[in-house]
Amino acid sequence: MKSIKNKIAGLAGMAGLLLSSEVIAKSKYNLPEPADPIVQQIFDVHMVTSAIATIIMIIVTLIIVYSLIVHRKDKGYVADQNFHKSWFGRWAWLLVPLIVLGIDFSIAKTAHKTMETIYDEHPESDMTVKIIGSQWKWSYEYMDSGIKLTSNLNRDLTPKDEFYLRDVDQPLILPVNTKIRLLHTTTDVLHNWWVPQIAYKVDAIPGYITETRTEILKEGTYRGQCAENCGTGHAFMPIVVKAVSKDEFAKWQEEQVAAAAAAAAEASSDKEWTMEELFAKGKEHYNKTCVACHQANGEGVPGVFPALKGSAKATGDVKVHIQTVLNGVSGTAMAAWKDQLNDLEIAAIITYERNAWGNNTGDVVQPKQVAAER
Ligand code: HEC
Ligand SMILES: [Cu+2]
Repeated sequence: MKSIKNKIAGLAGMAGLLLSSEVIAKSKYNLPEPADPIVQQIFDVHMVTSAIATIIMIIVTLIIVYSLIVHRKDKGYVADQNFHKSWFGRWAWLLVPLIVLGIDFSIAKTAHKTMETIYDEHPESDMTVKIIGSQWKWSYEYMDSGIKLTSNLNRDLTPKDEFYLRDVDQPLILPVNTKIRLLHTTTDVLHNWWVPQIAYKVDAIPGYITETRTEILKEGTYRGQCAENCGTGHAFMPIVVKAVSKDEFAKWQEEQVAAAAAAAAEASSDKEWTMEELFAKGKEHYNKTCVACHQANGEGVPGVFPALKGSAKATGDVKVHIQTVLNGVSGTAMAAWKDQLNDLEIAAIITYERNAWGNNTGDVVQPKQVAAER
């Protein structure tokens, strides 16, 4: 009898040691390592809760095993017929829930502090990034510098490596040790920008702006994905955040602002573009922006996304084609691109569509033709 009790005590002690050790916190089976103060708090609540749950599980399992062994019928054990009349029998129904409630409250105390931090209505911030989800890509707007980025699934990952379907063509670049406000919204359905190591998550809701924040403590690459089932391409909107030093970020920001100014100047210039120039540019943009639905071979996905190869619109009246791309087709997945692409980009894409995949119309569409249709 005594030896079993000793063994149980020994086992419980060992479990306690294991739980308190760093081993579990760093295990690859645990949540990813936090790199933001609020995420760290959430992680700590998770660790406390898991530890308590594990200890309770061990105690209950031990009681069951003990009862199975010691209270066996073949040992002649007879159930206590007067248990409910004993002191413990009378009060257990009150004491046990009290203990459970006590444990719940002790968790709730830390959890509540974390919730208060998350729902702080006036958090400090040094910069703001607006994150826009759409089927199926992410757009980022740096509210302070005006930089806009579009981040698509990187589709040419060959051979399939560890980041297959988790890589993007353009990561979100953020500085470390900076308080960043993240605004979330979407152009179509619910999405959810989820990068567990650096930020807690809230839904992005069409017509609303929701808010989270981050303060990345360590340089590096952080990965995530959309966490709202947003349609057939839901699995194809991964997120990559590259956290760089403040200096590196300032330099990058300067370059981006200059590049955006140059691109805007180029798009609004009166230059007559040649077929070769537009075709090459168009191919590049098409493969970034349109390929997810209409496919690289222009054949679309039968029954879902129409083929542009041989399509009446992509080979017919140029004006109708331009209008379709500018304004989209309402009520379908075909978005309006007028706010996302400039005249030159749209002119190039349309020139490409009208001459690729055997659509040999020979049409060259200039940026000013697009401007005229806006
Ligand atoms: C999210 C999926 C999606 C993306 C991305 C997309 N399209 Fe579409 N596109 C559609 C759908 C769906 C239709 C069919 C709309 C309809 O029912 O008329 C369509 C129709 C079209 C048509 C008319 C084809 C026809 O024969 O009716 C053109 C042209 C077109 N898209 C061009 C583009 C261009 C250019 C881009 C990139 C800038 C693009 N699309 C990106 C989904 C998409
Ligand atoms: Cu999504």
